[in-house]
Amino acid sequence: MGLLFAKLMTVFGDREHKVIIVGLDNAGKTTILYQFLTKEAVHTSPTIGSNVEEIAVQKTRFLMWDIGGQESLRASWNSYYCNTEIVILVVDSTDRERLTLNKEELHRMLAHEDLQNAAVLILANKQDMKNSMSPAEISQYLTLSSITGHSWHIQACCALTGEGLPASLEWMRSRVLAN
Ligand code: G3D
Ligand code: MG
Repeated sequence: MGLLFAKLMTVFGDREHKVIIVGLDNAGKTTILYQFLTKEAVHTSPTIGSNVEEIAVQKTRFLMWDIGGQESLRASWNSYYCNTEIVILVVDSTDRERLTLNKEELHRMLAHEDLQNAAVLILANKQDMKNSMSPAEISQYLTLSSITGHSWHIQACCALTGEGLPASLEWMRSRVLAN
């Protein structure tokens, strides 16, 4: 029975793992979602509500929710937290002015009881821009080293070319397989 079950699992794959993509407006969340999906840059417009897509990495399936980041929508992020295994926080690496806001949103989110078991991936997006901050700088501003209760990782990326995204998916896959 165990063997049969294992075989069926390899045919049908594992269950879906819920991922939410959060971040301030204009960070690149929707561009990243569609780059994961199509490996092409797509034209985006500000997300009202949410976009949801399934992405499979080998046999691991992720259900990814891209949630609007405008101030009026941030208050409703917590309605998406339940059963989330991975939170992707997308940061615009050129937006120095809103780093403090990013830091507050990140730590507020991680304190939420529905995210106690979630891992967090910080994407330092827009690395193609000349004035972008490095992941090390962003890590310091967001005080990532103070996160002890969650597994976390920061990855440099460019949503327009897809650079850094395969490595992100690999990390996500390793996290859900470790559970
Ligand atoms: P959001 O969903 O987080 O609000 P979007 O952000 O995905 O809608 O992207 C916002 C703008 O940033 C878009 O530009 C998009 O093309 C751009 N963008 C996203 N990722 C990158 C990146 O890695 N590098 C650069 N240079 N630009 C990026 P527009 O001009 O359409 O508003
Ligand atoms: Mg969007």
